Amino acid sequence: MTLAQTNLLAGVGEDGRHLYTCPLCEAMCGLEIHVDGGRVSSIRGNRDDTWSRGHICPKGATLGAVHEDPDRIRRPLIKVDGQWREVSWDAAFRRCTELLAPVIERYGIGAVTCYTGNPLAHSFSLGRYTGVLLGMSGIPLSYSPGTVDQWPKNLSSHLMYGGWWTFPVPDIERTDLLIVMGANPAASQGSLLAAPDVMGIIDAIRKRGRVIVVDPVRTATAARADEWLPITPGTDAALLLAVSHTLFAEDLVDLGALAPHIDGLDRLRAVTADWPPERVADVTGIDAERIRALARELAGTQRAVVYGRIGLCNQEFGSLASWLVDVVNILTGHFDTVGGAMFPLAAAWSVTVQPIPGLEDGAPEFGRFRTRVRGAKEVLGQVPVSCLAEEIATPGEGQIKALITVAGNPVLSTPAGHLLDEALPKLDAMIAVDLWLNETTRHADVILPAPSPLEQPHHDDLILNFAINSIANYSAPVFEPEDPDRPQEWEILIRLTGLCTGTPAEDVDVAAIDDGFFDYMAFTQGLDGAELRKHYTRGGPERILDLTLRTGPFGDRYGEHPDGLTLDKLKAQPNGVNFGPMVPRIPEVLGTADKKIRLAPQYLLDDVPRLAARLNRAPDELVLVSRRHLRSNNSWLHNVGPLMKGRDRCTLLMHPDDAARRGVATGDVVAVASAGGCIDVPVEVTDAIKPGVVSMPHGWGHGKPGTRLSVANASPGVNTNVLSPPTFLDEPSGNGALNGIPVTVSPSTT
Ligand SMILES: Nc1nc2c(c(=O)[nH]1)N[C@H]1C(S)=C(S)[C@@H](COP(=O)(O)OP(=O)(O)OC[C@H]3O[C@@H](n4cnc5c(=O)[nH]c(N)nc54)[C@H](O)[C@@H]3O)O[C@H]1N2
Ligand SMILES: Nc1nc2c(c(=O)[nH]1)N[C@H]1C(S)=C(S)[C@@H](COP(=O)(O)OP(=O)(O)OC[C@H]3O[C@@H](n4cnc5c(=O)[nH]c(N)nc54)[C@H](O)[C@@H]3O)O[C@H]1N2
Ligand code: SF4
Ligand SMILES: [Mo]
Repeated sequence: MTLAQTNLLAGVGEDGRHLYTCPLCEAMCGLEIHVDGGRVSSIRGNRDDTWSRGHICPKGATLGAVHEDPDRIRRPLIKVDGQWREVSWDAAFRRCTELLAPVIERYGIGAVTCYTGNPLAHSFSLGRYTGVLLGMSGIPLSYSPGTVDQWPKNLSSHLMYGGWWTFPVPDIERTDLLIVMGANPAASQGSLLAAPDVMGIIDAIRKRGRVIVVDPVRTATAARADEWLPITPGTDAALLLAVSHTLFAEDLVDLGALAPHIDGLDRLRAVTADWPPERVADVTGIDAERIRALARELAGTQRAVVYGRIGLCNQEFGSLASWLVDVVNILTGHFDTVGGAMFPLAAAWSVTVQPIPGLEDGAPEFGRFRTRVRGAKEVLGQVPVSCLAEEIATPGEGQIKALITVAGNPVLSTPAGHLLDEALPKLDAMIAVDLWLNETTRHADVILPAPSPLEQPHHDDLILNFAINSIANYSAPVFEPEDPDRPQEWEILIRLTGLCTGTPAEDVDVAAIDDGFFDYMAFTQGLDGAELRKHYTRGGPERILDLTLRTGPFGDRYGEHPDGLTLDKLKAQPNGVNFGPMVPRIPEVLGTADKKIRLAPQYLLDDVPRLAARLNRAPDELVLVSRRHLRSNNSWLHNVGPLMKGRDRCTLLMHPDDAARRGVATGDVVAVASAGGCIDVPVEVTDAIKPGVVSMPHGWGHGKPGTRLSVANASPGVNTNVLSPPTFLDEPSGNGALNGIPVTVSPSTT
């Protein structure tokens, strides 16, 4: 784009053409948004975007509908005698103080916790400032969907590379053989793998090589692949141990240039010796010969990579599976090399990549504390999110009395969310920062509304660490805030942080805390924050972004590299800048004390006997797995009319043989029962699923009284997480096992 074209862009709040990066998922699509008469008239992919080149999905196209949703909360709400009342921001913050201060005074800050949800990872403001709330409020233990998502990956990366967010990402643009395990990018658009038009890239791999999908479901991704290997849920670690066994047994291990940086090869060889393919064929459902061939194929292809995602994390052996994906990539020489798994180089660094205090050198000292009720052990500072309900509901010393939720809907999204639904009314105080009055926020005493995405600037943060190119792209807001008094979310978080440390929320010196945070961020780069602050007239996330860009790998380091990147320079490039594909980063990227990769961490080896015991378990009658849909986003976006068109998506997929055995057909309502509970759901019979497995989407179960979601409530679906037993976990990480849940299915009697 030329400068003249840039000038054709409309300013904030003006009619005309805006360029804006979609904040909804990891694909980070550059959008072209037309505003006419103050309303979004069209949204399409921006072909000139240096990253996404015009890609868009149906969700991005509805950001205008999200903005205009009449149900969206626009003014703060406080609950008075059970009724919601709209109030000023000042009054809302005063109410937060009235509610929270007495709890802290009476029970201490240990009685306060927060739940910070998934959208914060994509938010300009929250992504950069959640660390303030979690790090400076004094709240000792917080909860997040991290422990129903990527905790096993955080754990294996912490143990292997000495960095809990140091994730290897498959270099899909340049690989010739891609093995996808437990991911469905056709729906999710990539996860811990940020790629523009991920399915287009996968189609291109097929043209030059091969794509294999290992999944109990023949997903849209599997249907587009060269081969679908239907696997028994929860057995991927066994499969990968057998692949590793074959690599050793057939002398196919080739570490390449990585050899001097690897520690633990012999230990790994000894462990895999007991795992020949024949031992795992029955339990995985994959032929021993096919497993051997897989190992040979990987070893024999110069550019090949295994990619594992949520189906490998959210399962009983999530840590072993997450670790072994990396092991196989390393053993076959497809690690830190072009076309293999590589470590992205983020143009702007993220505070999340800082080591966890007390665990800096990768020492596997977990269980530093245990939860009060269940005795669950801490891992990397968190405990299973399913503990939250019991910590609120169980009286006694240390009981949780106050909860702050930020961008989360745990009543639908977390295991046994129905128990949380019952527990939340027991709180003395609940404050929610959200956009809707939904299944979780209906229990709050105060709701502090977030701005709509189009009212905020955007530049990703954490997600850049998963991106296959090093990119930067700043978007100005499309609209001015509808409410001129409205604080941005980072200010809300700072006020709540101050409140937790004893200052009334309305009196918190936002600028002082913001300066302190900036100084800390600068300090981590060996710079003097007070000095640097002289460069700026304003604080907030733009100042943090400028710091992280300028001290990042392509930055100007405040004048040291005059040609380097600054936020101002980036703002002059509305199509973003793209510094190209991933580059080798070992050993520089390693945070281990000896700068080596720990190939066989003892903490993980200790879990192998649990997997061995699994081999002898009698097969379950049926097991339940989860699925996503392109037009959903976990539990939200169900209130966006255009995304809800088409047939009911909240169905139970079941193989024809299993359906016939139970006398049920498509459309019949069945009762699904697990150790956690029972739900009624319509069945959808399909051969696109392995016999013995059934699949449900999560994030449904709307229609609760007191919610304001007119579209979602008209097609509520049911909450599959009623079936997720809170104690069904991946033990080393404490991550919820939301896949592979034993269930029974019978025709519904209600
Ligand atoms: N059975 C099953 N359950 C699962 C999963 C599964 O695969 N199977 N997946 C799990 C995973 S991976 C995740 S990440 C979790 C997700 O769980 P959560 O992180 O709790 O996410 P959501 O349920 O989507 O709720 C997001 C909330 O954020 C609000 N929101 C959206 N944008 C913003 C914003 O900019 N600011 C603020 N303040 N609020 C915003 C929405 O209104 C909504 O209330 O679900 C988990 N649950
Ligand atoms: N449209 C849309 N996009 C999203 C989201 C969304 O809700 N909707 N959510 C976002 C979030 S929070 C996340 S974390 C990512 C997740 O992104 P992905 O990891 O791609 O998640 P899914 O699409 O749920 O695909 C998981 C697959 O794992 C399979 N699976 C289940 N159990 C097993 C098992 O034991 N072994 C194997 N091999 N496979 C198994 C399931 O059948 C499913 O096909 O998506 C993100 N993107
Ligand atoms: S794939 Fe869809 S939701 Fe994801 S960034 Fe692109 S437009 Fe947004
Ligand atoms: Mo997630």
